[in-house]
Amino acid sequence: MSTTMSATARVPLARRIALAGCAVGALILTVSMAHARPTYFDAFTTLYGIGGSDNLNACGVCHIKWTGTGARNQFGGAVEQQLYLGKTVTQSLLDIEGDDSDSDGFTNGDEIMTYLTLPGYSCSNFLLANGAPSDWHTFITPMVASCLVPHDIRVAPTDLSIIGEAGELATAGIEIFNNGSSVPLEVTSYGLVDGTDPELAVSGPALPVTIPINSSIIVEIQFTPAGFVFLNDDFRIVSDDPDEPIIDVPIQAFGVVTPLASAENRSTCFREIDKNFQRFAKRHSKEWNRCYLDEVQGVACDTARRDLKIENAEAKLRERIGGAKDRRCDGNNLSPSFIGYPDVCGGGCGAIQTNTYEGLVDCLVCRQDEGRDATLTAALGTAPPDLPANVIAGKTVSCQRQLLKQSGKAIAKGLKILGRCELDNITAAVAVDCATEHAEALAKLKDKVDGVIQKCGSTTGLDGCLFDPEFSVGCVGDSALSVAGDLTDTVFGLD
Ligand SMILES: [Ca+2]
Ligand SMILES: [Ca+2]
Ligand SMILES: [Ca+2]
Repeated sequence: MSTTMSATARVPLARRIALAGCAVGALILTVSMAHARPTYFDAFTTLYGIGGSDNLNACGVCHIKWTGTGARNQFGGAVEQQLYLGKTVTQSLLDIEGDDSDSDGFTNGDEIMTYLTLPGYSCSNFLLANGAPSDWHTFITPMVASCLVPHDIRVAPTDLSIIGEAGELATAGIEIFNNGSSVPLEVTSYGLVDGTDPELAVSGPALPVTIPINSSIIVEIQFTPAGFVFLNDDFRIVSDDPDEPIIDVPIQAFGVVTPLASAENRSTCFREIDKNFQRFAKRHSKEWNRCYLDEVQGVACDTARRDLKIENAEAKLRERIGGAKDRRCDGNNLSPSFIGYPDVCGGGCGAIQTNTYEGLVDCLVCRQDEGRDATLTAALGTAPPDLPANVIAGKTVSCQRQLLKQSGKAIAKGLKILGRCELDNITAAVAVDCATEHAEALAKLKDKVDGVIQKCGSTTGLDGCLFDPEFSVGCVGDSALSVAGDLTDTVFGLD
């Protein structure tokens, strides 16, 4: 076969007409995807004129994963073998057109150019495709309408490992599919074959259960290890599938015990985190409140000064927690997991990993930003990145100032009260619920915030939750307490 043949010459006539109709779209696609798509994929789609919603316009033509990367299927593997010989991608594709990589009786060339079926799968291995669209079973082998049999079960995963922390519940799902093309599947029973261990349990739909075509059910495996343990069991599914009436899914369950530093050492470290975070939080909220009080009066805030002060405060926090001046946490060889801190941050900061002190401080800073946003929204009506649309003057200014000031005070005092209580909890024989334990003191803080509005000379032009019909009278105080509670939970890793 000539290697100088142009790309368009290889495309069947019907395909060429279709291409002409979407040439503009194809051009835009090429420009925007040029960086995201590897050269292999470009070479393949260019050579065969594949694009748009074509079944073969997918990385899954070569890869097990439909979206690409990782292991290759039989066709992708055959291309790879050619590449090892030093050929270009295009030449590699051309040289295996006459082969039948998936052994379904049709050459790769015929599958790709004539039938638009997958050259890497036959009806005996098509279930290997991972993440394929739901109709992928219709373009596996030429002239086979579907590789699915009329009445069939499929289970994923086919084996299962669960790791659980001692004393905590770990769960994993097993999905049972009706993999048939025309008959409902009846599952008559499921459960653990050696179901005598109290640490493993199963939860799922009541039996018997009928699964319609194209549907599935999920059964949850629950593992609550008492301590360090390793369990083996089989999850057995009995159904009316004609050739697989019994399917066993092997289960391996590992119970682990994460070592924890002594209560005394943890308490010393958390005291340090708590103390330094409170300092940072105070400075941070003071600067932002001052800035927004300026803005709402139509005066541009000195953002450079604000940012510098906050940067300095943050640098001090980092120096003392995980940094050069850390003596109680990192400096005492206590990693975040060793003090019982969770692996990820809470609230809207869940993308932050907290298995290092750097990450832990990132988390505190991110949560403090969240607290600032909540406070400004409640007390003033606008939070970063927006600037206030309203303008206030005269007596309203002192009212706004008091609202912000008292909110800030309530948060700072709330952090103090709750922090002291959570510190005691670390070494106490029985931990208390700190919000309940100190409900009276916290209520006083809230009252002080909520009392501000009564004493206002004027509220003309004020914005914030008090003026939003969806909120109630005490909303600014509520917000302050909830910020204090959330931040305390973050400081002590209770999210
Ligand atoms: Ca084939
Ligand atoms: Ca095929
Ligand atoms: Ca079957």
